[in-house]
Amino acid sequence: MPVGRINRIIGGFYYISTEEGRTITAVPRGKLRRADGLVVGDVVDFELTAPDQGVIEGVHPRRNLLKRPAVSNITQVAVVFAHKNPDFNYLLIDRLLVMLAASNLPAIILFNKADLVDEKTATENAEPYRRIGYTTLCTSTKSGQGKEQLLAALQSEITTLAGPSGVGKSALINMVVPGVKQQTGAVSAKIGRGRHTTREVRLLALPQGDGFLVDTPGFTQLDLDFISPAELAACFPEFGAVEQDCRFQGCCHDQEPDCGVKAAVAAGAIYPWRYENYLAFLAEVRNWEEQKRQRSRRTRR
Ligand SMILES: Nc1nc2c(ncn2[C@@H]2O[C@H](COP(=O)(O)OP(=O)(O)OP(=O)(O)O)[C@@H](O)[C@H]2O)c(=O)[nH]1
Ligand SMILES: [Mg+2]
Ligand SMILES: [Zn+2]
Repeated sequence: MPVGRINRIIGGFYYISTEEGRTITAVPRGKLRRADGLVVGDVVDFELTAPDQGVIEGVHPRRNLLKRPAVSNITQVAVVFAHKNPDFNYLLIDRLLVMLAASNLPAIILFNKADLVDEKTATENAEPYRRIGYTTLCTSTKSGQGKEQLLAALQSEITTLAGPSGVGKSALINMVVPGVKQQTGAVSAKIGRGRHTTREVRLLALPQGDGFLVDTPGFTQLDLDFISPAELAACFPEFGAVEQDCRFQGCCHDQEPDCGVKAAVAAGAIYPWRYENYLAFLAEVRNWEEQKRQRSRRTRR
Protein backbone atom coordinates (compact mmCIF):
# COMPACT_ATOMS: atom_id res chain seq x y z
CA MET A 1 0.00 0.00 0.00
CA PRO A 2 1.38 3.49 -0.75
CA VAL A 3 2.69 5.54 2.16
CA GLY A 4 2.61 9.30 2.56
CA ARG A 5 2.68 12.06 5.13
CA ILE A 6 -0.18 14.35 6.06
CA ASN A 7 0.93 17.90 5.31
CA ARG A 8 -2.30 19.79 5.83
CA ILE A 9 -5.83 19.27 7.13
CA ILE A 10 -8.67 21.44 5.93
CA GLY A 11 -12.29 20.80 6.77
CA GLY A 12 -12.12 17.03 6.90
CA PHE A 13 -9.79 16.72 3.89
CA TYR A 14 -6.29 15.44 4.38
CA TYR A 15 -3.50 16.52 2.06
CA ILE A 16 -0.84 13.84 1.76
CA SER A 17 2.70 14.19 0.39
CA THR A 18 3.44 10.95 -1.42
CA GLU A 19 6.87 9.35 -1.68
CA GLU A 20 7.07 10.56 -5.29
CA GLY A 21 6.65 14.12 -4.09
CA ARG A 22 3.07 14.59 -5.25
CA THR A 23 0.19 15.78 -3.11
CA ILE A 24 -3.10 13.90 -3.02
CA THR A 25 -6.31 14.70 -1.20
CA ALA A 26 -7.72 11.95 1.00
CA VAL A 27 -10.41 11.19 3.51
CA PRO A 28 -9.85 8.79 6.39
CA ARG A 29 -11.63 5.51 6.75
CA GLY A 30 -14.34 5.48 9.43
CA LYS A 31 -12.48 4.48 12.56
CA LEU A 32 -9.66 6.95 11.88
CA ARG A 33 -12.07 9.83 11.73
CA ARG A 34 -12.47 10.20 15.50
CA ALA A 35 -11.70 13.42 17.34
CA ASP A 36 -7.92 13.30 17.86
CA GLY A 37 -7.44 10.75 15.10
CA LEU A 38 -4.97 12.17 12.62
CA VAL A 39 -2.66 15.15 12.80
CA VAL A 40 -0.30 16.95 10.45
CA GLY A 41 2.98 15.01 10.33
CA ASP A 42 1.40 11.56 10.55
CA VAL A 43 2.72 8.89 8.22
CA VAL A 44 -0.25 7.06 6.71
CA ASP A 45 -1.09 4.16 4.42
CA PHE A 46 -3.53 5.12 1.73
CA GLU A 47 -5.34 3.66 -1.26
CA LEU A 48 -5.78 5.71 -4.43
CA THR A 49 -9.38 6.13 -5.61
CA ALA A 50 -8.49 8.58 -8.41
CA PRO A 51 -5.15 9.90 -9.72
CA ASP A 52 -4.96 12.55 -7.01
CA GLN A 53 -7.49 11.27 -4.47
CA GLY A 54 -7.45 8.55 -1.91
CA VAL A 55 -8.62 6.95 1.31
CA ILE A 56 -6.43 6.77 4.41
CA GLU A 57 -6.32 3.19 5.66
CA GLY A 58 -3.99 3.38 8.64
CA VAL A 59 -1.54 5.50 10.59
CA HIS A 60 2.02 4.51 11.51
CA PRO A 61 3.21 4.74 15.12
CA ARG A 62 4.33 8.28 15.99
CA ARG A 63 7.77 9.08 17.31
CA ASN A 64 6.28 12.07 19.11
CA LEU A 65 3.19 14.23 19.25
CA LEU A 66 2.98 17.90 20.08
CA LYS A 67 -0.42 18.89 21.41
CA ARG A 68 -0.56 22.62 20.99
CA PRO A 69 -0.33 22.93 18.04
CA ALA A 70 -1.12 19.35 17.05
CA VAL A 71 1.74 18.00 14.94
CA SER A 72 3.57 14.66 15.00
CA ASN A 73 6.92 13.13 14.07
CA ILE A 74 8.98 16.27 14.51
CA THR A 75 12.74 15.62 14.49
CA GLN A 76 13.88 19.05 15.67
CA VAL A 77 12.57 22.40 16.77
CA ALA A 78 14.05 25.67 15.57
CA VAL A 79 13.58 28.09 18.42
CA VAL A 80 13.20 31.52 16.85
CA PHE A 81 13.77 34.82 18.58
CA ALA A 82 14.49 38.27 17.20
CA HIS A 83 17.59 40.29 18.02
CA LYS A 84 15.17 43.16 18.34
CA ASN A 85 11.50 44.04 17.84
CA PRO A 86 10.24 42.06 19.70
CA ASP A 87 13.29 41.90 22.00
CA PHE A 88 14.47 38.47 23.12
CA ASN A 89 15.31 37.53 26.65
CA TYR A 90 17.42 34.63 27.87
CA LEU A 91 14.85 33.57 30.47
CA LEU A 92 12.25 32.93 27.79
CA ILE A 93 14.76 31.19 25.52
CA ASP A 94 15.84 28.96 28.40
CA ARG A 95 12.24 28.14 29.27
CA LEU A 96 11.60 26.98 25.74
CA LEU A 97 14.86 25.01 25.61
CA VAL A 98 13.99 23.28 28.88
CA MET A 99 10.54 22.32 27.61
CA LEU A 100 12.03 20.87 24.45
CA ALA A 101 14.82 19.01 26.24
CA ALA A 102 12.30 17.49 28.65
CA SER A 103 10.24 16.40 25.63
CA ASN A 104 13.30 14.81 23.98
CA LEU A 105 13.14 17.26 21.09
CA PRO A 106 16.50 18.48 19.76
CA ALA A 107 16.64 22.27 19.42
CA ILE A 108 18.51 24.70 17.22
CA ILE A 109 18.34 28.44 17.93
CA LEU A 110 17.68 31.16 15.40
CA PHE A 111 18.26 34.82 16.16
CA ASN A 112 16.35 36.59 13.41
CA LYS A 113 16.20 40.26 12.37
CA ALA A 114 20.01 40.47 12.32
CA ASP A 115 19.59 43.54 10.09
CA LEU A 116 18.33 45.51 13.09
CA VAL A 117 21.56 45.20 15.11
CA ASP A 118 25.25 45.56 14.29
CA GLU A 119 27.27 42.45 13.63
CA LYS A 120 29.07 42.54 16.96
CA THR A 121 25.82 42.67 18.93
CA ALA A 122 24.37 39.87 16.81
CA THR A 123 27.34 37.62 17.53
CA GLU A 124 27.29 38.46 21.24
CA ASN A 125 23.58 37.71 21.56
CA ALA A 126 23.99 34.20 20.18
CA GLU A 127 27.39 33.46 21.71
CA PRO A 128 26.27 31.91 25.05
CA TYR A 129 24.18 29.24 23.36
CA ARG A 130 26.86 28.53 20.80
CA ARG A 131 29.32 27.96 23.65
CA ILE A 132 26.88 25.71 25.48
CA GLY A 133 26.79 23.58 22.33
CA TYR A 134 23.60 24.52 20.52
CA THR A 135 23.55 25.14 16.80
CA THR A 136 22.81 28.86 16.60
CA LEU A 137 22.13 30.92 13.49
CA CYS A 138 21.79 34.63 12.93
CA THR A 139 19.34 35.29 10.12
CA SER A 140 17.62 38.15 8.40
CA THR A 141 14.73 37.77 6.02
CA LYS A 142 15.40 41.32 4.84
CA SER A 143 19.03 40.79 3.78
CA GLY A 144 18.94 37.02 3.28
CA GLN A 145 21.70 36.56 5.87
CA GLY A 146 21.96 33.00 7.15
CA LYS A 147 19.77 31.50 4.45
CA GLU A 148 22.25 28.85 3.29
CA GLN A 149 23.15 27.85 6.86
CA LEU A 150 19.47 27.57 7.69
CA LEU A 151 18.76 25.38 4.67
CA ALA A 152 21.66 23.16 5.67
CA ALA A 153 20.38 22.85 9.24
CA LEU A 154 16.93 21.85 7.95
CA GLN A 155 18.16 19.15 5.57
CA SER A 156 16.47 15.76 6.09
CA GLU A 157 14.74 17.00 9.23
CA ILE A 158 11.14 17.72 10.04
CA THR A 159 11.53 21.02 11.77
CA THR A 160 8.94 23.07 13.49
CA LEU A 161 9.56 26.71 14.22
CA ALA A 162 8.67 27.83 17.70
CA GLY A 163 8.96 31.24 19.21
CA PRO A 164 7.00 34.30 20.23
CA SER A 165 4.65 36.02 17.85
CA GLY A 166 6.26 38.58 15.58
CA VAL A 167 9.84 37.24 15.55
CA GLY A 168 9.60 36.32 11.87
CA LYS A 169 8.84 32.58 11.76
CA SER A 170 6.56 32.89 8.74
CA ALA A 171 8.96 35.30 7.05
CA LEU A 172 11.77 32.75 7.52
CA ILE A 173 9.65 30.08 5.89
CA ASN A 174 8.95 32.38 2.99
CA MET A 175 12.70 32.87 2.70
CA VAL A 176 13.60 29.18 2.47
CA VAL A 177 10.52 27.72 0.78
CA PRO A 178 10.02 29.64 -2.44
CA GLY A 179 6.49 29.74 -3.68
CA VAL A 180 4.73 29.59 -0.33
CA LYS A 181 3.32 32.85 0.77
CA GLN A 182 2.95 32.49 4.48
CA GLN A 183 1.14 35.46 5.81
CA THR A 184 3.24 37.70 8.01
CA GLY A 185 2.02 40.36 10.37
CA ALA A 186 3.56 43.60 11.53
CA VAL A 187 4.68 43.81 15.13
CA SER A 188 2.33 46.11 16.96
CA ALA A 189 4.11 49.38 17.69
CA LYS A 190 1.91 49.92 20.71
CA ILE A 191 2.48 46.67 22.60
CA GLY A 192 5.80 45.66 20.93
CA ARG A 193 4.48 42.18 20.27
CA GLY A 194 3.28 40.21 17.28
CA ARG A 195 -0.36 39.60 16.54
CA HIS A 196 -0.44 35.81 16.22
CA THR A 197 -0.84 35.97 12.47
CA THR A 198 -0.34 32.25 11.81
CA ARG A 199 -3.26 30.08 12.83
CA GLU A 200 -3.02 26.96 10.68
CA VAL A 201 -0.54 24.10 11.08
CA ARG A 202 1.03 23.04 7.80
CA LEU A 203 3.97 20.93 6.65
CA LEU A 204 6.01 22.48 3.84
CA ALA A 205 8.42 20.49 1.69
CA LEU A 206 11.84 22.12 1.34
CA PRO A 207 12.83 22.97 -2.23
CA GLN A 208 15.72 20.50 -2.17
CA GLY A 209 16.23 17.21 -0.38
CA ASP A 210 13.65 15.57 1.86
CA GLY A 211 13.21 18.00 4.71
CA PHE A 212 9.94 19.54 5.88
CA LEU A 213 9.24 22.73 7.71
CA VAL A 214 6.21 23.37 9.87
CA ASP A 215 4.85 26.82 10.43
CA THR A 216 2.94 26.87 13.65
CA PRO A 217 1.12 29.53 15.55
CA GLY A 218 3.34 31.14 18.19
CA PHE A 219 3.41 29.11 21.38
CA THR A 220 0.67 29.51 23.91
CA GLN A 221 1.50 26.91 26.54
CA LEU A 222 4.72 27.39 28.47
CA ASP A 223 4.11 25.74 31.84
CA LEU A 224 6.82 23.43 33.08
CA ASP A 225 4.20 21.32 34.86
CA PHE A 226 5.25 18.09 33.12
CA ILE A 227 8.85 18.21 34.36
CA SER A 228 9.99 16.77 37.67
CA PRO A 229 12.65 18.54 39.78
CA ALA A 230 14.96 15.54 39.29
CA GLU A 231 14.76 15.87 35.50
CA LEU A 232 15.42 19.58 35.31
CA ALA A 233 19.23 19.69 35.54
CA ALA A 234 19.52 17.34 32.55
CA CYS A 235 17.80 20.05 30.47
CA PHE A 236 20.91 22.24 30.94
CA PRO A 237 23.55 20.52 28.79
CA GLU A 238 26.51 22.39 30.33
CA PHE A 239 25.60 21.10 33.83
CA GLY A 240 26.24 17.54 32.68
CA ALA A 241 29.96 18.16 32.23
CA VAL A 242 30.48 19.16 35.87
CA GLU A 243 27.90 17.07 37.73
CA GLN A 244 30.48 14.42 38.53
CA ASP A 245 32.01 16.98 40.92
CA CYS A 246 28.86 17.13 43.07
CA ARG A 247 29.38 15.39 46.40
CA PHE A 248 25.83 14.03 46.51
CA GLN A 249 24.25 11.83 43.94
CA GLY A 250 21.00 13.36 42.73
CA CYS A 251 22.29 16.80 43.74
CA CYS A 252 19.78 19.51 42.78
CA HIS A 253 22.59 22.10 42.66
CA ASP A 254 20.60 24.21 45.08
CA GLN A 255 21.23 24.08 48.87
CA GLU A 256 23.64 21.15 48.74
CA PRO A 257 27.29 21.70 49.76
CA ASP A 258 30.19 20.74 47.47
CA CYS A 259 28.19 21.14 44.31
CA GLY A 260 30.04 20.90 40.98
CA VAL A 261 27.57 23.15 39.21
CA LYS A 262 27.85 25.91 41.80
CA ALA A 263 31.64 25.59 41.68
CA ALA A 264 31.55 25.95 37.89
CA VAL A 265 29.38 29.07 38.19
CA ALA A 266 31.84 30.55 40.71
CA ALA A 267 34.75 29.70 38.41
CA GLY A 268 33.05 31.38 35.45
CA ALA A 269 32.63 28.16 33.47
CA ILE A 270 28.83 28.35 33.62
CA TYR A 271 26.96 31.60 32.95
CA PRO A 272 25.48 32.91 36.23
CA TRP A 273 22.22 33.83 34.47
CA ARG A 274 21.83 30.25 33.22
CA TYR A 275 22.18 29.04 36.79
CA GLU A 276 19.72 31.68 38.02
CA ASN A 277 17.22 30.63 35.36
CA TYR A 278 17.72 27.05 36.46
CA LEU A 279 16.92 27.99 40.08
CA ALA A 280 13.81 29.89 38.97
CA PHE A 281 12.60 26.84 37.02
CA LEU A 282 13.49 24.55 39.93
CA ALA A 283 11.25 26.58 42.23
CA GLU A 284 8.51 26.42 39.62
CA VAL A 285 8.63 22.66 39.05
CA ARG A 286 8.80 22.05 42.81
CA ASN A 287 5.71 24.16 43.14
CA TRP A 288 3.92 22.14 40.44
CA GLU A 289 4.94 18.95 42.20
CA GLU A 290 3.63 20.21 45.51
CA GLN A 291 0.32 21.16 43.90
CA LYS A 292 0.00 17.69 42.41
CA ARG A 293 0.76 16.11 45.78
CA GLN A 294 -1.92 18.18 47.50
CA ARG A 295 -4.44 17.39 44.80
CA SER A 296 -3.86 13.64 45.07
CA ARG A 297 -4.04 13.86 48.88
CA ARG A 298 -7.39 15.61 48.57
CA THR A 299 -8.81 13.00 46.20
CA ARG A 300 -7.61 10.17 48.42
CA ARG A 301 -9.49 11.58 51.41
N1 LIG B 1 13.70 43.93 10.14
C1 LIG B 1 13.26 42.69 10.00
N2 LIG B 1 11.94 42.42 10.08
C2 LIG B 1 11.53 41.15 9.92
C3 LIG B 1 12.45 40.09 9.68
N3 LIG B 1 11.73 38.93 9.59
C4 LIG B 1 10.44 39.27 9.75
N4 LIG B 1 10.30 40.60 9.95
C5 LIG B 1 9.03 41.33 10.16
O1 LIG B 1 8.50 40.97 11.43
C6 LIG B 1 7.07 40.95 11.39
C7 LIG B 1 6.54 39.63 11.91
O2 LIG B 1 6.94 38.58 11.05
P1 LIG B 1 6.12 37.21 10.97
O3 LIG B 1 6.85 36.32 10.02
O4 LIG B 1 4.68 37.45 10.73
O5 LIG B 1 6.28 36.69 12.49
P2 LIG B 1 5.75 35.29 13.10
O6 LIG B 1 6.85 34.83 14.01
O7 LIG B 1 5.36 34.36 12.01
O8 LIG B 1 4.50 35.74 13.97
P3 LIG B 1 3.18 34.89 14.36
O9 LIG B 1 2.67 34.22 13.13
O10 LIG B 1 2.27 35.94 14.89
O11 LIG B 1 3.62 33.91 15.43
C8 LIG B 1 6.70 41.24 9.94
O12 LIG B 1 6.39 42.62 9.83
C9 LIG B 1 7.96 40.93 9.17
O13 LIG B 1 8.08 41.68 7.98
C10 LIG B 1 13.85 40.40 9.58
O14 LIG B 1 14.73 39.55 9.39
N5 LIG B 1 14.19 41.70 9.76
MG1 LIG C 1 3.57 33.44 11.56
ZN1 LIG D 1 25.30 19.85 42.35
